[in-house]
Amino acid sequence: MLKPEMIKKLNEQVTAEMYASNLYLQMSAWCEDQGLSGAAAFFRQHVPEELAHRDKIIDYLIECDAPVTVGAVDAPPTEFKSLVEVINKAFEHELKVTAMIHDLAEMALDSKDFNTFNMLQFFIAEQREEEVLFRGILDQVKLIAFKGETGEAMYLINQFLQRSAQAHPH
Ligand code: OFO
Repeated sequence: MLKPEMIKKLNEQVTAEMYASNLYLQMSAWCEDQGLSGAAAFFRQHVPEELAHRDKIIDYLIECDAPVTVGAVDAPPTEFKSLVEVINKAFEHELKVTAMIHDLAEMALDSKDFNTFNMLQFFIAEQREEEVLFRGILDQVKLIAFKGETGEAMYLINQFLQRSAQAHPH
């Protein structure tokens, strides 16, 4: 039996995963609009992945016979100054989600809710993977001194993201 506070927080996480999916969809559309098809493919790939995260939590709530309440999802930003800003915002967002998952894990442990803690292991590992991925991209950005976003630098990062999308099909 899940505690009411845990049910509330898990439902909030459902909404957060939907927001993440919409954020990446919007980022992908922005990249597409800039002619950055590799970056667009990379972000588009994250859209169903985030929805799978949503479904994993919903399935767990259902398994626990706990109510699912799908909350309103805020609209993601539509304007970005540059591709670097998009990548930075994606990384910041993943850090935020990691903090949310860690809070949930802490709450589960504190209340001896070991089933939820066990379910959350997937998310803890997933967030670590996501952080490594985005940190790696930011390292590449630094490596080619991607500050002024010259056409050449943008082309290289776009290609790098394209390869990354092809290397990690989900
Ligand atoms: Fe990007 O991992 Fe879920 O939110």
